[in-house]
Amino acid sequence: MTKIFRRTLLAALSVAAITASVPAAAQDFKPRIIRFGYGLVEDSNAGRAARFFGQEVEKASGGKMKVRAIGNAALGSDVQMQQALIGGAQEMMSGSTATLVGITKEMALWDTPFLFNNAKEADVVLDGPVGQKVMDKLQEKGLVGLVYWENGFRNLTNSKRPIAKVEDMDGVKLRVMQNNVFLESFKSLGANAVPLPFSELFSALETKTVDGQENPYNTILSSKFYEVQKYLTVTNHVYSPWILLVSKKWWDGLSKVEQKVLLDAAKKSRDFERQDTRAEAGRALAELKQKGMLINELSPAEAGRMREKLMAVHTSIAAGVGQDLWKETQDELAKIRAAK
Ligand code: TK8
Repeated sequence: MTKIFRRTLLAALSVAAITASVPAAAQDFKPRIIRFGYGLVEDSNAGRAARFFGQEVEKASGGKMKVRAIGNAALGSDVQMQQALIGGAQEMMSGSTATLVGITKEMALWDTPFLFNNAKEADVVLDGPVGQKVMDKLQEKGLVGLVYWENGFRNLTNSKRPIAKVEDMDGVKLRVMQNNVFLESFKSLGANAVPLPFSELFSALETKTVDGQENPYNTILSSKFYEVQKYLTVTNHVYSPWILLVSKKWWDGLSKVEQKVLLDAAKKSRDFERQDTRAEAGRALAELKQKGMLINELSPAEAGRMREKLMAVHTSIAAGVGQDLWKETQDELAKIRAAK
């Protein structure tokens, strides 16, 4: 073997070695721009998780898939974005499951007041067979659900008066998410419930079009509701998930490898988001107090009365989502509670 031949052979081998070290899946990626919308400001738990998701997708696709995370409902409210996904005009979003009830009635399960006693229960049920079943129902409507993020336990704020008992809700104009469960729940407490998209909420509070709203501490803080709301009542009346959605029209055109990249990154973003949200929620109440909000807790007796009124809507939720799904959820919760 001549020297020159040997060198050429080595060079050829090293090219082969490089080629082999590139993931075999490289040819499965096409350059893609993913418009990912969400409703909160960029400096929020939703914003941080959206950016984290984007980084994971870019990393795993060798930069072929790029996520443009766009907050502040700049791509539209939750409902508008869902329609854009269904039509194929937008690729991805994260938003409240509550606004999906009009599309998939089973989603109302997550609006059940006091369904979960703590975040651990929510994780187990949402990530388990019940959560998957509800998510899979979206497919026939043109949406693919990937994972649930934590929005969190919701609490009441308003600009009128401290809510110390159910009767204090009388006549309070309260913005609720756009579905019948929320409407019915707050009407049963005596509030004047008004459904509004989140994207219109701050200005509605500012102009006193509504007196109050309910959302997790994180959102009350990141959306600066403390600037237009004086009173915060700790109610933890329902646990809200967010859901990561993909346009099915667009999803069906992806390779299996691309789909897997999105799903894996979504799962990582879920773990990141829940941890981040819980850490922030732990300090948010003190921050809201510092910003000037007056915070009160209900006495155990009054909390019990409010709970009782809200529990009354369970019957109609069970009918709405179907008795089988309702029972399956209750059975799973009983199992989780018994395992302690
Ligand atoms: C943001 C909403 C928000 C939700 C609401 O787009 O509407 O109150 O809690 O997080 O999805």
